[in-house]
Amino acid sequence: MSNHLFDAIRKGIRPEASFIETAPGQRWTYGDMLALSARFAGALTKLGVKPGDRVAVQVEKSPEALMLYLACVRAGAVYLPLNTAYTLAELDYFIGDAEPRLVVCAPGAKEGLQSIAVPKGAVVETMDDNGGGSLIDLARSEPDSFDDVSRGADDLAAILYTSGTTGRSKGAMLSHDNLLSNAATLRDYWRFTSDDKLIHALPIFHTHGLFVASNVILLAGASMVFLPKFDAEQVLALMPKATCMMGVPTFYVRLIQSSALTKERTANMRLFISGSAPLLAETHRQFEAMTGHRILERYGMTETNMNTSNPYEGERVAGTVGFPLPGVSLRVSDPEDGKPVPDGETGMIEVSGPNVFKGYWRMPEKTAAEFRADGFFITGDLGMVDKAGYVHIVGRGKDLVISGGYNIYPKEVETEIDQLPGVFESAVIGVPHPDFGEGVTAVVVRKPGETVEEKDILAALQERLARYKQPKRVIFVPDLPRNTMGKVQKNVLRETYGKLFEPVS
Ligand code: MCA
Ligand code: AMP
Repeated sequence: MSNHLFDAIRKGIRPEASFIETAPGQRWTYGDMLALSARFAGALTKLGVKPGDRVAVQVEKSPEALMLYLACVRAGAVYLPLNTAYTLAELDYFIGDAEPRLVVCAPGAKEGLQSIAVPKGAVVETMDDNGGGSLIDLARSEPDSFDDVSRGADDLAAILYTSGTTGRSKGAMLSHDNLLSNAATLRDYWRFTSDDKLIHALPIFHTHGLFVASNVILLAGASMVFLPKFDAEQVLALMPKATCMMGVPTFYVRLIQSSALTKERTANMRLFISGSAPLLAETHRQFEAMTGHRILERYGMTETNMNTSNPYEGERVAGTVGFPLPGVSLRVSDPEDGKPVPDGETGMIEVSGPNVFKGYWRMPEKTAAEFRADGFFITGDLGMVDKAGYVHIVGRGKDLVISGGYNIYPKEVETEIDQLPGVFESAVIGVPHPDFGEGVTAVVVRKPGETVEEKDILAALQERLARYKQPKRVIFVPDLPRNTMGKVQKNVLRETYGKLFEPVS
């Protein structure tokens, strides 16, 4: 039997080689990975998870949580990671839409999750970030070998919810080959080998930390230091023993504020990679001045995995996302009619290749609307290709805010705010933020005679929206600016409030 993704991971494994270390000094070898993922796969099977069933997971980051992802791959299940910041109101939608067979959550969240998941036909098990929980107990009595379920290249390995280009959160369906082909390309493009040790400080419920970081390490037989979250001083302390790091721009913004970031401190590091949001050219330059390293910026999406990357050798140009990866075709088209625009002109970025997802879960019309007839996926990002072939992202055609690498879909926040007492209407925008890149900002119009205040709105959103989606500021205005068609001019709002988060000097 063959399992497209896991067979590739298995190939070349040295069981005694280190796979994961934690800061307190615990260590999991590749042999441990094989045994533990087998035990979890056995437990999933006992719980009735069949090939193709979804397994929704909302747990804190831990080596065991990563083994659970691998167990799903081995058991032929579809892994569905969920941001730990999601509220029950948000989870209700994901679980209703994905209809998982099994939900795995933190022990403290079990009761709440049972109330929404059990009526929808799911079983709920728990896992904490310290090797405990009911799923771990079940796995303990399972054998440490497992007959991997046969899965082909096009079978689903994961569904990741994303705001996509329009509308409500949609489940991006990613196949075994979407994940494998992209990870193999990145391993080779970025020269990962078994000698590498990655500082892994990203969450593992999104493409960046889960697939880009973890799958690349697995395919290279390399190792990683697994940190529960990003802490600049801790990361700096680890650098002399590591070789590379992947991060969102906020990581780099925070690192350059530390006087401990020096050439000596980073002497053992061979590669710093940035993605998920635009890295300011200024951050790139400052990082180079302090360390001598040029950050390698790449560009991707949940739906497409990674599309472009600056070169490993050759010029890493600040403010660009480099070249289309081998096997990925990228073109820039007129957003209206889809006709290609000449190099140097701005248009909609479209991509195709083995990296591009299989469509949105149970949304054939939405899927069809995002693809051109010849199979290119319309990213919603505006860009241009310069004379040397470097891709520049110059804006977003989609109404999206990216804060610290997390995507926020303004419509979702506006819908929540518009329902609140005293609110007539709202517009949510992202404005430059020194730490998060963009800060979520709500511009609100009160109903006549109403006195609703910023604190009332923020308090009401606590239970409704994940913390990172909640506005950092709420501003009240008598009216929203509109064009002649009646559409809210968010560009005007972004300009008006562009300096909102600038430090007052
Ligand atoms: C935390 N907060 C945030 C964010 N993170 N608010 C806005 N945006 C955020 N990203 C809230 C916290 O709840 C807290 O609220 C306050 O802001 C300050 O928290 P702080 O301790 O400073 O935050 P942190 O815990 O240090 O987290 C910041 C972070 C983290 C390290 C940048 O957000 C992070 O790890 N981001 C990575 C996201 C990621 O992996 N994206 C990849 C998506 P309060 O104190 O008021 O309670 S995949 C993707 O985009 C594609 C495929 C791609 O190309 O990679
Ligand atoms: P997600 O929906 O979380 O997969 O986020 C994907 C979006 O993040 C892309 O469509 C881009 O808008 C943005 N993105 C990812 N990497 C970069 C980058 N290096 N520069 C600019 N934007 C980026």
